[in-house]
Amino acid sequence: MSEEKVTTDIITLSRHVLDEQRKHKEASGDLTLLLNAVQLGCKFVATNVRKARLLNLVGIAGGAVNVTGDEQKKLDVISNEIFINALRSSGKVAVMVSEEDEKAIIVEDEMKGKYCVVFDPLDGSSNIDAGVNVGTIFGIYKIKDGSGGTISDVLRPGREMVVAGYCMYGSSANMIISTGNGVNGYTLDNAIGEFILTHPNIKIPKRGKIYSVNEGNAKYWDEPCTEYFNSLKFPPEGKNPYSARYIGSMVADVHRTLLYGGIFAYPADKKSKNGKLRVLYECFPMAFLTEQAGGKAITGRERVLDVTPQNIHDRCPIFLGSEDDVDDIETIYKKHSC
Ligand code: P6P
Repeated sequence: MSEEKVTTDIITLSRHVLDEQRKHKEASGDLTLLLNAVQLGCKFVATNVRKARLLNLVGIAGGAVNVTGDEQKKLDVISNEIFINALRSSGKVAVMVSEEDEKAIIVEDEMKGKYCVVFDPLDGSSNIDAGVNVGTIFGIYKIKDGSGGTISDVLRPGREMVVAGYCMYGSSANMIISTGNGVNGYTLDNAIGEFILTHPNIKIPKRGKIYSVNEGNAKYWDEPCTEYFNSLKFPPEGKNPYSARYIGSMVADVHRTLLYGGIFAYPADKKSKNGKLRVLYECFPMAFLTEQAGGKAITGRERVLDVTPQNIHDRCPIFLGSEDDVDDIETIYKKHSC
């Protein structure tokens, strides 16, 4: 019987980020320590999502009363709390924006660092009870030179982010992250509690065969959007239609798009003039990752990463995925705007 080969030169996320940091002489290691706090949050959430499924005690409805009679908090609330506490105690963060908090969190001076973290602690949480993959999405800005850390440090175009990533909670926990030099994927090894490099240098196919959009909104789409998706469903003779895949959990839909190619979209429509997804902690991180993987992300009229949010919970339309597929949409929007 051949002996199973034991890997003893493990590339963990922490080691990989440190290696990356060493390439930048001025690196202080602050980003590495900050990402360790992000990892702690993701490990905590991964465990509790699994528990929630196993015990079905928490669920999204929350409010359940546990065995000691305490009000059981919703999973997204406790996920939010773990990230806020982990980020604050890292001493590397000045400003936090969470999908769960109406206002930005400005860290007290004695704990303030030089980074701003925008995050959705548990995106797609309404799907948990159905066992659908959910995830944490995050983006990181460095505070502007001379800034003491205020909300103006996060009301900036997404192209100024220094890190973007998500952690998808499914059969395993997969962290997909970019520090601006490509995209790498890591899988959580529960036995040693480390994210291990499993998907180095992710590159999205130049063109795909899958489209991912909520067709239930088709009645409200604008003309370019309708024309585009019809072109995928009813192609000219000799061309095959695209396949439709829509999970309704952004992390899961974007993860599949990054690996298989094609298009994911949450367009603006007559009901929602800016679409549904939030600029800072959904669209920007996913657009950053998509571009770093060789794809594109547009609102229909401009590059997503060039958008400047006016408020921390602003929304924007998004079409992201394979370069050639996004170019097709852009061409149709340009044709209609002439
Ligand atoms: P719809 C989940 O609630 C979410 O914020 C994203 O994860 C997902 O892509 C989108 O909303 C799904 O929205 O309107 O299609 O159910």
